[in-house]
Amino acid sequence: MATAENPHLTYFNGRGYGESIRIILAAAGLKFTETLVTKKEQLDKLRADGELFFMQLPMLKIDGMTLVQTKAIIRYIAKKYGLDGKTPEDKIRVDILNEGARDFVMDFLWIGFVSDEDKNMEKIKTQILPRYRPIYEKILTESKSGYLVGDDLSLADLTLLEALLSCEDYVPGSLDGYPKLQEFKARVSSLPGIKEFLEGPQRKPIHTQEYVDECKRAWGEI
Ligand SMILES: N[C@@H](CCC(=O)N[C@@H](CS)C(=O)NCC(=O)O)C(=O)O
Repeated sequence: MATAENPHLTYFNGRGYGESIRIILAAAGLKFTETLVTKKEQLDKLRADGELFFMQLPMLKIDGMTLVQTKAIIRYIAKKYGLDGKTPEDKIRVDILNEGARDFVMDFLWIGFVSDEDKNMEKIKTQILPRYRPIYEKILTESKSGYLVGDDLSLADLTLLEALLSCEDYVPGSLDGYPKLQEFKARVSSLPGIKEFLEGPQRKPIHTQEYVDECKRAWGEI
């Protein structure tokens, strides 16, 4: 149940789109509860009950609202908890660097789900990594605070963290030669709230075939 203190996330039992919501909730210091959808009947019921506006997950119950659309959800939390930048200039920069980091992480989120897995991994290695690693390495090299924007942690940092964790998990060694990215990943991973989350039971493992099949069965694809 969602309470004022405890938002409630409904998503599948894996990282996917839900993980960015879990990470920002953790960074905001919000303890959250979860419903993990592992069966088609659960998803069918959520849809039949009218809970899912676009028939998709994730869904977050927070502050008396039922929210869908991942990016809208993480922006709401960012705004409410001061993770969206201080000045208008910082806010747009957080927005831009967050969107860039989402483009960075997106193909990782579909690992295991795409029909041509080799092609997806090839795209990650030949297009995604070469494009995004140097950009964020440069920004961090120029940053005085160690954060992407201004002096404080923001949504852009959290999405970058998610991307960097995916790099390490799915393409080991892919951050070699990027010292700022490595340092950033280690430092942001150990911030209060984030550290507990990453080391705790709500952090989901990399996508396994079992997880992918579970989702596909819930979607009625297999
Ligand atoms: N734009 C939505 C997309 C959500 C989405 O694609 N959810 C997938 C799971 S990751 C889903 O529910 N798929 C089932 C379906 O589309 O029927 C968001 O960002 O939240």
